[in-house]
Amino acid sequence: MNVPVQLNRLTEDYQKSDAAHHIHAFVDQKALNAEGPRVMVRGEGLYLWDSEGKRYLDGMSGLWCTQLGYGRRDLTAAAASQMDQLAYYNMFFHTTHPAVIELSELLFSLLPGHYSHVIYTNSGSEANEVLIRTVRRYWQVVGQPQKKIMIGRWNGYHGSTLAASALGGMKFMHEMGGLIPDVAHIDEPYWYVHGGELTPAEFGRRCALQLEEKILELGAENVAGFIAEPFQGAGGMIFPPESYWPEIQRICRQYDVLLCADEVIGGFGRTGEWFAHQHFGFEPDTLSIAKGLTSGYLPMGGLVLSKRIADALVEHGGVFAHGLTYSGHPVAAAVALANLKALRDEGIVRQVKDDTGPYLQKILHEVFGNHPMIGEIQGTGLLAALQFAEDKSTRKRFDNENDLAWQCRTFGFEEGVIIRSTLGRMIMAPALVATRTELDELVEKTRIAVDRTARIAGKL
Ligand code: PXG
Repeated sequence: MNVPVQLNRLTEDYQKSDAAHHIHAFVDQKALNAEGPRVMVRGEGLYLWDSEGKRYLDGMSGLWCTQLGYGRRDLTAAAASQMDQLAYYNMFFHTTHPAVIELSELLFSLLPGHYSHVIYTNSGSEANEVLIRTVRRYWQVVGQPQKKIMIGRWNGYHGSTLAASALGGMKFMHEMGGLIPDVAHIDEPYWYVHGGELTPAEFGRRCALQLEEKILELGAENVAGFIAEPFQGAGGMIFPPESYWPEIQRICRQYDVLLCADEVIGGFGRTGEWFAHQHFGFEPDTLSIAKGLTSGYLPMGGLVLSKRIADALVEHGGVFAHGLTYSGHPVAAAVALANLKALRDEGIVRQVKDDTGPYLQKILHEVFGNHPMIGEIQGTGLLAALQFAEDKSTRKRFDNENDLAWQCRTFGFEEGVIIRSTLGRMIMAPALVATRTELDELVEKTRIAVDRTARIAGKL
């Protein structure tokens, strides 16, 4: 299937024009302009090709989103057919359309039974913006309008718009004008870095108890909800210790604080369960979704509500003054529907749980279990992080771990594999359709990149 793309422009020409007009995400634009971005031109399955014809195995599913991989003709056909039939209509004038109705039916057939309604958005950031307003509106409707404060976590990520970045705990984003009132944060449950002498179980409980302390400090009567990713994604693919989520759930229930799971990365099969909270065994009141909902083929997100919240809003709330031009966009909905059908009918989520997920975790442990550079391997399903360590016995990290991880990522690109770096962790989250052979290639190329990094760090 290696069909070359006919390009009528040179890479340098694209780069020059890009530099002239485009501000990229999370980058020093001047430095990027000097370097010139890679120009990606084609995708098929797990593979991408750049404008120079170089092929990459995409170990990150784009940005954790292409569950079905690239080039799925059933998704493009669903989009084309919906565009021909009804390219756009909205949810404002007492109207709806079949694509969004059928998508919701399928979505709730995949979700646990205590969820009943969804508000569609175009992205994960928007889902979390909508979350804040919906949660506050819920508390108004049930007669506790003073419950407004949202608690998030340091190093959590909930998006890049104003309120979503405030909910998140990326301090460097807050410093760039990203704060709003009535938001508080507690520490992240990252045992490898912050656990000190505590066992993971003790540390997990300690982190969870911070939520109780914060609620008591702010007054439970003022706290609307706690938002967290079931595992931190952008923050470094960090799994909390097993003691964490049961304790968080107990605290939220005890103080009547809504438990809001950000499933933007964890949702749609990534862990081998349909949703990551099912893997970790807790029951959130709301779910923020996006990314894998459409396999990234079109932008779409949403906020899923439990029956308790939806009943209050629908039965007692009257008008909820909220709406987006593109909520439930018919073409995005048609693609999401085709995507979820494929994930279900081709048994892909089950395959991640029973076969490819355990296989990836097994080969990672075989290859990196005794690696001199890797202090911890975390993961489940098609999701994994490798933690760099200078001294594995004391969990001491390299002073320049960020540079090393970035270097490792660059070596990966040279070797033809895309993996992601965050601080001292290398992350992989390949498409859920990955075969064992592709996972072998992912891990082997990652090993070469890590070994090259280990040589620079004096570990090999
Ligand atoms: N919540 C979570 C948990 C996310 O990971 C968002 C919300 C925001 O979604 P949108 O669709 O507005 O981008 C995200 C996004 C990375 C990376 O490098 C991760 C995300 C976005 C960009 C980069 O890991 N996640």
